Amino acid sequence: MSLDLKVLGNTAENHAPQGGCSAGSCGSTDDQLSHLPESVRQRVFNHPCYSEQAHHHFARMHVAVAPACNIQCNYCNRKYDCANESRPGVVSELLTPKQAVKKTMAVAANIPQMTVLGIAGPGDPLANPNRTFTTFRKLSEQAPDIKLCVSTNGLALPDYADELTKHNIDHVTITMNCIDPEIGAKIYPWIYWENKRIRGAEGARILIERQQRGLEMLVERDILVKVNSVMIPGVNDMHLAEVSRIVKQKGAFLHNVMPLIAEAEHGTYFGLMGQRGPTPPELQALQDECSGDMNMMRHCRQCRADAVGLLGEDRGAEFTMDKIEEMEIDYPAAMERRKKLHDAIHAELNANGNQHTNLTSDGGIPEGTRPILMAVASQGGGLVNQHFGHAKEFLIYEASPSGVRFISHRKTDLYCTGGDTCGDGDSILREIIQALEGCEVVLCSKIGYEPWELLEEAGIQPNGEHAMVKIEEAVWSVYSEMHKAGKLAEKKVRLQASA
Ligand code: CLF
Ligand code: SF4
Repeated sequence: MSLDLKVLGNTAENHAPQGGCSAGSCGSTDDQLSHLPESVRQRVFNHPCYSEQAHHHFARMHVAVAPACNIQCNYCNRKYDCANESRPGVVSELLTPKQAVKKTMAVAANIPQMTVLGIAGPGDPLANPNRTFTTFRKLSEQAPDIKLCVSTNGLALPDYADELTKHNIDHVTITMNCIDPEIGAKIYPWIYWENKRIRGAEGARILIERQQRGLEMLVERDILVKVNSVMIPGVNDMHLAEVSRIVKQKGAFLHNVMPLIAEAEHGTYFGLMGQRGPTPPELQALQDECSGDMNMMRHCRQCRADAVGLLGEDRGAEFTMDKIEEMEIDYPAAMERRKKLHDAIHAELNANGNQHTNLTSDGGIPEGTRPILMAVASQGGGLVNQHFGHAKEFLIYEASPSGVRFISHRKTDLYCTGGDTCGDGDSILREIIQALEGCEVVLCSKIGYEPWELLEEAGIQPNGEHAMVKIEEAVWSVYSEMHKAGKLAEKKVRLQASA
């Protein structure tokens, strides 16, 4: 079946309804990158965080070599992973640099899709410079094909900008939650700087200055910088659009606005105080607002500081040090497999990039037709290829007359807990239906009769007819069918939350 399809990235350019490139013949499958110079595209096409398309195909891993931190964030408990780059949860193993290198080589051999090694905690990597840079130095010597990546709160960044350039580190993330020290004082109770603990707005002011100086220094040194911000309703939510504007002005490549995770059981200040995180629509609205000024990342999974695998999956338990010690690995054969796989994915991405498909008057959908959200069950590869009952998260796409764009992911509990049939977990299903609030279609490779019925009752149409089809093609195809059937003229009437 040939499709008239347009896939939108989330750049400011792509948001122009029918402007510039979007109006005519460009509709590549990775428009998020298509406006970039070729040299930059080469640096991000296989980085799962810097390219939304890449995260369907390539994996990352983190090594937890950095225990100490030089600031306190109100969303962090030292017993838990760094919340800048992780969901709360203890790091299973703190590693020495030597162990970290051994683990990285073992993962590279067993998960050939792994292209990026990041250091993201559990504390701040630059507050542990010896451990961090020893790991990077050894890896840049032993595994030069692996991209090296680091995430920092930025306090020590100006001191290490030059050191970072020495170790083949091409990607740095700075977590910047504000540019106003008064707001900063509500997020950071203290920083530790020049052998002193500095509290309140004065500490926040120093941190903000150092973050911005560090950002400028990295950009001057041609390192790609992503800025992460934690959205904290009532604290910095009204301020982050301004943060986005400033970091873009200073040369950041990508902005990642993440939701605050705060639960009392994590023992964080915000968790204990009952500070809530944003709802999915609140997060999406802010990301859309920021995207007027900035490339936005929307596929972040707030990984653990020892995460391994594709974004959203955690294979860390397969690679504990005791298991690695027992592995017998034929490294030359593994590296050969790695290279072949990378070449194949590269060829596929290039082929996709060259498939410019257009909205035409025949296949186009009239301006003004209402957009809809669809949830997709996928286990990678950019395909609709997961059973509804096996999904632990759904990818959310928006279809509109302008094309298809990725919006976010939403985590859910597993509906199917074993066997070939879906369980009778009515309560889990009701939670899934709530998590999918706002979506009108769920695309999956297969779905059982019972969940089908309940989803339909809740106003979400299950669809298993596009198994193994590329997600964007499937979403556009269903949107077109709905248009032809006159379903887009109707307003949605059923309230999913009441399901
Ligand atoms: Fe890790 Fe971060 Fe590098 Fe990615 S994660 S250090 S840039 S390799 Fe990615 Fe994970 Fe989000 Fe971080 S999905 S938490 S943005
Ligand atoms: Fe925790 Fe990371 Fe903040 Fe340090 S920078 S306090 S480790 S969240």
